[in-house]
Amino acid sequence: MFITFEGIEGAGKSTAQRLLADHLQNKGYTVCTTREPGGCSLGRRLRAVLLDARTTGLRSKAELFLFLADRAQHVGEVIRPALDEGQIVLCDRYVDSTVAYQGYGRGMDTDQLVAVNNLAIGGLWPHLTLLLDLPPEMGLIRAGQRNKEEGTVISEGRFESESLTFHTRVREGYLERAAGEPDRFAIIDASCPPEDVLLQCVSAVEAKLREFGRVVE
Ligand code: T5A
Repeated sequence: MFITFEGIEGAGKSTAQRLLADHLQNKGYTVCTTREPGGCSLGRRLRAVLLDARTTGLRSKAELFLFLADRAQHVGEVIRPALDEGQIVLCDRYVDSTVAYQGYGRGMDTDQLVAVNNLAIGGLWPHLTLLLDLPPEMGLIRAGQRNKEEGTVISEGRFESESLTFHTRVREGYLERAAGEPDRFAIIDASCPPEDVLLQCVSAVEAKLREFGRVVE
């Protein structure tokens, strides 16, 4: 089963991914945790370019194709092989990030973005997308503090430095996509403590596992 985490900066995706992976592994599932950009070796090099605040003047189309290159390689090298082995794949960001950031954030045509993404992923859409939702003001504070603590304000700060209106558009884009695909998306209230975020994720994942006849009690 293929599960993705989505949401604005600092929503708590990486934290929820880690907690959910532990929970599922304790139940006996084999789990592959990965992320975009940077879930494969090519992707790690692309990530350094894409997230570094010193990467200036990058055209929106060039940015798009770098994310797509990362995704195409990542699907082929990591995600499909793990799914073929029957693992549960937990991926931090995927196609919906491109539609939300490059589409709603940068203003690119969202239908075109879905079409080029479909080419990159070869039709491999997630079974479930956990959308961690919270106000951008809150997410940006969390992400800013984390980057300061980890010393990544410059090396990973290019998107965090976008305006609040950009991040508000991204959030609205995510919510619109979730409204359009209610079977795939579960909206998680990410403003509460990590343990409560985990409980909401577990309930959405168990419902999906049940649908697939893969629930372990
Ligand atoms: N992007 C990406 C695009 O524009 N297009 C694309 O196609 C793709 C794939 C990736 C950037 O690239 C853009 C979007 C992004 O701007 P990234 O650094 O990989 O950047 O983004 P993430 O790793 O997803 O990091 P985020 O900044 O979004 O943060 P997370 O993972 O949502 O949050 P997390 O778990 O690191 O938590 C942040 C801080 O908050 C705390 C944590 O301890 C941490 O300090 N925290 C909580 N505090 C209180 N309550 C909770 N529930 C908390 N959960 C976490």
